[in-house]
Amino acid sequence: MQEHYQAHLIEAEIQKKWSDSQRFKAVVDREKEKFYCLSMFPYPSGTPHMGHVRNYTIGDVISRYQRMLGKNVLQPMGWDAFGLPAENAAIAHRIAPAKWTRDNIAQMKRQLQRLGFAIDWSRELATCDPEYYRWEQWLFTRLFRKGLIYRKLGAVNWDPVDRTVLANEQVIDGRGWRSGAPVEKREIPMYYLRITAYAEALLEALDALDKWPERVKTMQRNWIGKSRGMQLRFALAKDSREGLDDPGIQVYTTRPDTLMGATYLAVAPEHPLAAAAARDRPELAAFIAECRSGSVAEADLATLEKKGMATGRYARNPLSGEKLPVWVANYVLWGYGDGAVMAVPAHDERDFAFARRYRLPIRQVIAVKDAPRFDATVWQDWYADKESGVCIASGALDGLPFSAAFAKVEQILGKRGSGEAKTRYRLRDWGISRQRYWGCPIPIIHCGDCGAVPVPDEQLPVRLPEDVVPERSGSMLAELPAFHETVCPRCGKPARRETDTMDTFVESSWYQFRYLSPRNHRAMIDGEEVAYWKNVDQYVGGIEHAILHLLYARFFTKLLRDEGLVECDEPFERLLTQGMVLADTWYRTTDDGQRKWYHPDDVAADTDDKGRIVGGTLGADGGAVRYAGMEKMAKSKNNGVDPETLVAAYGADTVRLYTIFTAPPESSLEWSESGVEGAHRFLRRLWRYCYDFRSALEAPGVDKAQDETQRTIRRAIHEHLGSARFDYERNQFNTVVSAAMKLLNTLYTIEPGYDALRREGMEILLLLLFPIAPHITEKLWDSLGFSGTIGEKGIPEVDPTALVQDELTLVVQINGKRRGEIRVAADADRDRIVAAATGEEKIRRHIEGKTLHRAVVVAKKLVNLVVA
Ligand code: ANZ
Ligand code: ZN
Repeated sequence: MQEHYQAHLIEAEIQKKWSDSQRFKAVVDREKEKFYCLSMFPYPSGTPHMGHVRNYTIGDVISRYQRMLGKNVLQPMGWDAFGLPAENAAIAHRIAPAKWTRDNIAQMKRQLQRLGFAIDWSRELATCDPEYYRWEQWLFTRLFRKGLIYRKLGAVNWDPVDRTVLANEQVIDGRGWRSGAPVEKREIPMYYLRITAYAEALLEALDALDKWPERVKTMQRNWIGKSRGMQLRFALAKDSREGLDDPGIQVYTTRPDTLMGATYLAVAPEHPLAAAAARDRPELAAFIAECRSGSVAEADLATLEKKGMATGRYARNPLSGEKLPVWVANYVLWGYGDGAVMAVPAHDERDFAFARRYRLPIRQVIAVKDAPRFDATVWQDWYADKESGVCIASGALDGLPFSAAFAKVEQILGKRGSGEAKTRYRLRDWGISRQRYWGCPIPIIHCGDCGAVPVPDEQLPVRLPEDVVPERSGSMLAELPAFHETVCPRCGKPARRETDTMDTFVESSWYQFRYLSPRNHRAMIDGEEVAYWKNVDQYVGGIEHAILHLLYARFFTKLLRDEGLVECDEPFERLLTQGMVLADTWYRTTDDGQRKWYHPDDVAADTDDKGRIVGGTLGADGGAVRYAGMEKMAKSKNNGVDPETLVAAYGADTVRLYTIFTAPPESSLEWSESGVEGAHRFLRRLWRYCYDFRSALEAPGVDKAQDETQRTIRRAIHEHLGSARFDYERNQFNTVVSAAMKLLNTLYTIEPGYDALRREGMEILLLLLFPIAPHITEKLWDSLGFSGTIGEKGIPEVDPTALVQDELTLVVQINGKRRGEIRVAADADRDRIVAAATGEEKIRRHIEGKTLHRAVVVAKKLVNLVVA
């Protein structure tokens, strides 16, 4: 055995051993319970960042732990390989996106492998491989025939810089999430996945996901946004119907109880009524055109300055017959509901703001008991309170609370045919067309006679030409006749291939099932493999995917189920969302007012007497830099730590141990170099212990007779084991490491002559640490001659007899003040405890000559003597 811990030698040796023996290859074994552990696959940007390291270390700890529990564990890895950065790199460096991506994959794979993850690399896949996307196209054609994918013209967010359509969630504050350019609105034909057909199923199934964080489920619920309301019909006044087929306006409202408070109607700029009214009103036409630029994302609409214009048309309140003006307003969404709202300024905050701006009437129709006075000049939150309000100034509805008023309106308007109850979802169909090159081609052929024809199975995959270097952003396929010139599969006439590609979220919606049979040429998902592995038992990934990726993956699982390809309803049984990795940020403000960021390594921090950072000095010039707090590690803040450098400096086990120990998996991790050193010191100390006691550990003699010290130490060892196991089960790995550290301290207290105890303790410690620091523990295991292969052995059980306490230490208080301690038998009764306390030398001095009034015994903790 080497005297010193040499991480690099050990790690290379152990990793070779793993790969030579194909240790992590997962094979169907019906005798064994399966465990499918999956971490979100990375985009192959070229270099892993600390977020990846954290994500995959957590997944690896879980995988290895489950293996130790005797389960047949599958942990695969792959590459989310399509997407914009490859195109941008292609333009910047004149390199084909395919080559750029594959080079990055090779490099990133090497770096990840250096961390020693227990991955079955034989199942590796990349979504840009034709063998992968072929099946996506295959599924597309089926969903298209079923009508679950359809084509329609849609208003989309157009990013003028990236020249692509953005999903709503890719628009941040009205700007493209990657380019930062203000987005415009455009109408183009697009393919949509009918996720709305599954809205209720996706919502309902959330309740059964009891191993998902509540927070994530809430986000999904809100995104699906189910509401119960009424569909109302406002008839247009006789003189307001010109140029319209429909003499009424449909609106959807969740607050029919406020109907008598409606003071105007508002329609979206795209609404037919807006167009009809604009015909003889140029200023209205100009306003509508203005609304068309700008984002369609809801988040932006919420913060948008509310603008509108009257149409000069009127409609009648279906309940009262009152004549209400119809406005065009930019805050009404065309894609949502009917693109029209009944505006109730007194009880809806957006309508309130709008009414104030355009001096429209604000009429209170809901009163809340004990609420402050209604004041039409300032919005107060209680105005929107639907639970505790009752109707006022509403005729037949007066005095009714929400649900009774709802029922009444439903009853009256139902009879008149002008309203009915309706459930709606905010969720909208998923537009999957992208005008991009580096993506999965949409398998459709457009024929002048036959229309949109799905590509037949035998012509799949529709291969993306890979040897091309895009010269500018946007859809290149449209400029490649060799790609898009084809013949119609139905009639044989010349036809044009679709040149849009799919949203990359499509690839990541079903990869969890392709891992089960990544090389299967006959089927998308192998029946036998999926019958065994089923769905993912544990999924690990970032909270930033809490809504879309997880919702889409859940949606695809239901699509695949309905295609008969899988049996499960949900893809991920248990979900862990790991926290972010943060680091200090330092900057100087440049002359042009920009912030220039300095890497924490180049700055010496100045702290105050409480250890808080107050400022810093830049090593390079000795000048001051300002502190901007801990932020997510990012290139833009120049505060990233390169995992490869770290591994080179300390070894993989240190990096793994550090990321696990520093914070619970779901909390953010505040980076500190000294923390890494601390983790490394612990591993060196572990090694040193094994080296120093190697002969005792390798060939333990027979221990001396059991005595009190021996029992105390053994109890401590098993207590640490118990708490570590408990924490493993609840994915609280940082405290597993604390327990291991305490355990090592305990082992240091063992005196010579107790070899068997030492060996038992070391065996437990190595096994507990193995999932977290697998190389050093396996090496020590082998060197010290423990039997079998570590990690294939079970995790040790707590020995209940070791936990029995024969004696306890109790604190003795006099009138609530601590005065001493006593040792008593663990099963001593009250009288014996009080007798022991009053008999104790130090205590006796304090109570001499006084009267004992009362004694309070708190089991296993203390005894308080009340004296006077
Ligand atoms: C009258 C009303 C009074 C409303 C009130 C709210 C409060 P959810 O829960 O999101 O479904 N709405 C309907 N269609 C809209 C559209 N296309 N663009 C913008 N807003 C629209 O919300 C439904 C509510 O959102 C509806 O109820 C409607 O405003 C508005 F005190 O009608 B409400
Ligand atoms: Zn045809």
